[in-house]
Amino acid sequence: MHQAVISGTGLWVAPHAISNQELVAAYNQYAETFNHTHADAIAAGTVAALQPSSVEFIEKASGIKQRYVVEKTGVLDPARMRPRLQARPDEALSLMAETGVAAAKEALQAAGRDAADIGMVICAASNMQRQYPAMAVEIQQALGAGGFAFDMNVACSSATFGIAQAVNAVQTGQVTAALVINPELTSSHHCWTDRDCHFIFGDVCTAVVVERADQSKAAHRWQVEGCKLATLFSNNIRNNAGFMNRSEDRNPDDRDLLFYQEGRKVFKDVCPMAAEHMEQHLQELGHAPADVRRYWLHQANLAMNQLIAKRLLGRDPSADEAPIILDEFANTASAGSIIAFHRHQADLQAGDLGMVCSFGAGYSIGSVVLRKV
Ligand code: CO8
Repeated sequence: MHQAVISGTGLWVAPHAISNQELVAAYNQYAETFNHTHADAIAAGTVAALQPSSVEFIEKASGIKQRYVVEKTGVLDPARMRPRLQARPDEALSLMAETGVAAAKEALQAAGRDAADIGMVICAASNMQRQYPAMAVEIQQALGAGGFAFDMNVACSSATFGIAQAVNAVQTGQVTAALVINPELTSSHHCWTDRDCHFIFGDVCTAVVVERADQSKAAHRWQVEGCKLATLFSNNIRNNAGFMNRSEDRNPDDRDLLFYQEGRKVFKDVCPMAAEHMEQHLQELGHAPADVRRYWLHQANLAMNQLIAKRLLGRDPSADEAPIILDEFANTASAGSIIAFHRHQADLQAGDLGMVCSFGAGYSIGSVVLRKV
């Protein structure tokens, strides 16, 4: 068995920021127009009036202050409330692949690798732009990477589950270097007209190079001590969009064809599950939670992260121990913990222990324990 390291990370940030103030103004305008248009039905009690959203609620309930998106005029247009995207011809690089290539190039540069050194490309994300050909194969070709490529989806845990597959492939000698890419273009499968969740998501893409430790030339290298994955079926986070919708004669605007959730239940179920999972993983590797210098946690909700870290450490974590990026990026599905890792790892010293952990739909939980080389 070979040792595997994470030797480079990359981040593509979507070009347009939307503040909570802008978002709430657009939503409230939408709600006012809806209530006006449906005034008779609302008065008759057959349609429920929409309540206004508020910046204060969003910041208190989630910790999110803004998000980045691929396109913002469509999202903020009360008559549209979704991004305005142009379909591209088959010959052009697709949008999702474009973001993947950008993040991957940065990760390759950090690792001191050329695309040709890569033997496996995994595109791991909550939603793919199309069914096939695989996004990963398009990215592989655009980069000039070798070997093989495939897509996988474990919702918010896609990145950690993808890293685990790359680590297995490197450890067993199937490949010497792999790229795991997480294009989370959430704005197109997010319901911007639902007050309960309209503030939650943002667009981003992350990338990670995993390679053989004895061949790595990177300045910052993290030895992978172990990966632990777990799933437990739940309907509390769901999106029913799929290739059978057409045959089911569904209305394409049905609410369940976009992200929906029981946020409170998710919070209550997932916090203890994630803390227990992480504690067990550390124990299996001979570590205690206090041995970990930094936790790079999934970024869905500030209180959730604080609660999980508190369960592990027995006290409130400092921003240095469990950095937060969701105030700037919002929830970016599987990319969140990787953004935290990308942004907050260069200052750690050789020998420091770190842990990446994601949790979300499925339910799914994935953790990766890393030691700075
Ligand atoms: N403005 C003002 N008031 C509001 C708003 C709003 N925008 N929204 C709700 N309220 C009101 C409610 O009506 C309710 O009022 P009342 O008490 O009178 O009934 C009150 O505020 C409280 O509402 P909630 O109970 O819903 O609020 P919470 O405190 O639970 O906060 C959260 C809601 C922030 C959603 C919280 O529950 C949470 O973060 N939960 C965790 C969810 C989570 O982690 N989910 C993971 C999803 S990500 C994932 O797995 C990947 C999926 C794939 C990606 C999809 C990309 C699109």
